[in-house]
Amino acid sequence: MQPVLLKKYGWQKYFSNFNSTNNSYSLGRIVLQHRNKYKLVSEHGEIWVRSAGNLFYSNKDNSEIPAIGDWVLFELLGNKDLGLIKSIMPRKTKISRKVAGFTSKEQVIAANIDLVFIVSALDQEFNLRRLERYLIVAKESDITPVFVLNKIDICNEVEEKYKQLKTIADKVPIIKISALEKIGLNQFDNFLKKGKTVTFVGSSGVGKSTIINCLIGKDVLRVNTLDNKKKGKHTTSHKELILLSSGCMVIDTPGMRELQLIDSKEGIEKTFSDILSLAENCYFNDCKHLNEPDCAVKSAIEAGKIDEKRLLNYRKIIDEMDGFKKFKKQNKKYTIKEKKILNKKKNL
Ligand SMILES: Nc1nc2c(ncn2[C@@H]2O[C@H](COP(=O)(O)OP(=O)(O)O)[C@@H](O)[C@H]2O)c(=O)[nH]1
Ligand SMILES: [Mg+2]
Ligand SMILES: [Zn+2]
Repeated sequence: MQPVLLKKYGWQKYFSNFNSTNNSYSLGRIVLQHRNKYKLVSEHGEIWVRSAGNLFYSNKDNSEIPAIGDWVLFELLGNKDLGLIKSIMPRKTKISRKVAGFTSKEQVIAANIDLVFIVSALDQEFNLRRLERYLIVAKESDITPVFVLNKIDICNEVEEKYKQLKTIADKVPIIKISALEKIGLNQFDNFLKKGKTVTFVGSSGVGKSTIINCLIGKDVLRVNTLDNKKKGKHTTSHKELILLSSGCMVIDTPGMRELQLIDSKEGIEKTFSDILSLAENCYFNDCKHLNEPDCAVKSAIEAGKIDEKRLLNYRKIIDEMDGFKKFKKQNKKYTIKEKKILNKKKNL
């Protein structure tokens, strides 16, 4: 056992509760994830491992596939610098999304995260509704969120955008920076604590890799430049956990164009707590805040206290959740034909 190394990579008491009694397995954390090949930091130093077949091919939920940041138990093979992942230790937290399409399958993007920076660029892509979704993902798993408004160098209405974000942020901190011009980067210091693991989420192109390079102090990650795009280079092909000089770990994840939510009741309730507490004063207990009389939510919108678009997004997400549960129940993929029939029924 190399407790010092493991502790450096975030080993906490929490995981000890689940430590294996099987002494033939070793302990490690995934610090690099290729398609189905992983690099671990382990009791035996750095080691390349694959996942035991049953973790991949059993009929279990996708979430049982090892992900970057996971603590795993593995078996050393032959020449001692190769191994096989045998099991994943229960995750303290995770950032997940639903696999695209008519399925309830979950994809774990990163595991055992303490804090997540939700990054938005101050350009045409700035979108509060998308940020609400990322907030749900963080809150669903009790990961501390922090908003990052990047590219202040190209925006001349920074304060206006900041105010807009404030309306959905509740107590979540917001920092305003330019990764390119290196403005405001010291604000990260408050959040990058030794032994903690942080990650960045946000659409492709908002500047996540540029920010992480600034934090590392070197251009380790490839940035999504137009030049790279023209050459058809895929900018983030793998996921990596990097130890910063502060002792904090940072994980870079590929951009997520579309963020479909898994079952996220708690995250939704926490993210839209303003709407939910208003709803307690609606006349009908099951008020949908559409056209019901005495609707406290509608009144708040009319009074300018809540943006109607926020309510619409809330409703859209609730609908999505209903759909998700249906998929889960049926526990099978819809064929295109079934999808057409389903849509037809909806339009009747
Ligand atoms: N103007 C400006 N451009 C930035 C800033 N940060 C990143 N970029 C540019 O945005 C593009 C995408 O950056 P990248 O870090 O690859 O974004 P990612 O896809 O979120 O990882 C690159 O061309 C960066 O140079 C910034 O603060 N200001
Ligand atoms: Mg990137
Ligand atoms: Zn109502």
